[in-house]
Amino acid sequence: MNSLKTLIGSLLVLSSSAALAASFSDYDANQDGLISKEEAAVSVELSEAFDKLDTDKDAMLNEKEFSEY
Ligand SMILES: [Ca+2]
Ligand SMILES: [Ca+2]
Repeated sequence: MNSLKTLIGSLLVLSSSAALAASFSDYDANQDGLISKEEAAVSVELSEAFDKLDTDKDAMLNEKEFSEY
């Protein structure tokens, strides 16, 4: 019974964190301080916004560019 409660608890945590807006570090999978197109691909919305957000056109989003998202 305890393990079932733990499982349900984990599912609730997962679903609630997915509902929150992801932050820069959530997208920056390799933690290099930049979001590549591959990293942005986890979000359809971010992928679509990528080219508009990438104001210096280096095909990466830095934290300043992402802050406009
Ligand atoms: Ca990265
Ligand atoms: Ca950029």
